[in-house]
Amino acid sequence: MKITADHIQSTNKSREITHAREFNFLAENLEKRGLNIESLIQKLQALQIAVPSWALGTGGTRFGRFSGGGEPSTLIQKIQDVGIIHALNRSSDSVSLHIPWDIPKDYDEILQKAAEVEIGFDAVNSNTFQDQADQARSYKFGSLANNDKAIRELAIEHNKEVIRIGEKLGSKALTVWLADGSSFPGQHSFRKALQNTHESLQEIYRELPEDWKMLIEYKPYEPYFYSTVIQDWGTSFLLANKLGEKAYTLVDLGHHLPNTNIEQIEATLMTEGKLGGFHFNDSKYGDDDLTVGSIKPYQLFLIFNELVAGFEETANPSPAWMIDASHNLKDSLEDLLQSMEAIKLAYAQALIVDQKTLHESQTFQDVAQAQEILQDAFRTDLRPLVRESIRQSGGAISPILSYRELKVRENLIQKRGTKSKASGL
Ligand code: LRH
Ligand code: MN
Repeated sequence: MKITADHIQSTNKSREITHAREFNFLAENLEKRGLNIESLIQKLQALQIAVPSWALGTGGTRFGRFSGGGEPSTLIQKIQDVGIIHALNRSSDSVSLHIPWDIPKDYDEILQKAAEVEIGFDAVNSNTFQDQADQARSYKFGSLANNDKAIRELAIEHNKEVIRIGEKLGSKALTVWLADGSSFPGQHSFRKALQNTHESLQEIYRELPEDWKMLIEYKPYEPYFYSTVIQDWGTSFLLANKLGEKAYTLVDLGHHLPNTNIEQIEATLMTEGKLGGFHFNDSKYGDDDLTVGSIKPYQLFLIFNELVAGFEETANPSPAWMIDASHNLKDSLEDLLQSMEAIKLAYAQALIVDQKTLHESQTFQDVAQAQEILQDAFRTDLRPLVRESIRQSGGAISPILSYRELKVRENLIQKRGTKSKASGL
């Protein structure tokens, strides 16, 4: 289903008057604070978040998977679904592919279909955490970290193949998440596994085109439950530093032990110019891959507050913005629309933080005032500003209501049936 400008206009009509009133009231309030509405809107419109190709169907857990119907079962259908999201919220102009779940058969056709819905290709993800049917050797006991040189070479070759695929699609980054680790003390040598991983990543790094980045994603546990080779930001940062200037650390919000201060990790990485990208999601306990901002919206705001300040005060390049979530209960497209709105809202809140007075509060140890400044921004309802930024770029004032009023899911089920299944998690 292709969403047209007429679709957007017809569904916006009933909301225009209320929205205009709410936006004008807010704009007046923000201008009184000395904020420039146009620049806020431009910054919000410029924030484009990549959609993970593996999150366009119904995810599952080891305990079960409940299909929602109308799922994309081909790469072209996935691209069309990202096109639906982008048409509604004008905030998702690219897809992040996972190889081999999304290997293009006909590159010209894929590029043409993507252009038809105005989306491009963000970072490509390698996968050495599953064995492919025809695979000569298994990744059961690891891939780039494996003691067996032949298995390491297999995994290195796969990553090189992923880069070649990405190059044909115009992607500019390789995301490496390694499941490699151990589930029992004594199972493997921590030092040997790290050395193997470093040497393997060096071979892959040598294959990176000049204008590409390598994003090294860390995770404390799962699928192994005693140790993970790249377990935390420090290990990823260490490897990125050893590899070179094209290597960075990727922060998946769900890849932290409970109560970890993620915004401090981000600030440290930005200080070193090594914050390469994000996988946005939310979680209560583990790597739950829930809707962004659905559990800890204040943490998400603090993460964006550090980003806004960091962009002003460090040389860290603009990171890759991606969602990494898994949808077990909600319509996957509605879930992604909610995640996008939460990200835009947190960014808008961070953009109105009075950074100058915050610095003064920090200088004069006025702790209460510092908190007042942050919470004032967090408690300001900026939804009309986010909606206006989307409306001005030709999107829906309420993407999720337009999605429902246009009966998109019903249309997809009619076309694809209730049994179609998307490759991915
Ligand atoms: C690992 C991870 C990684 C992806 C996978 C789908 O938990 O976050 O980013 O490869 O999810
Ligand atoms: Mn991730």
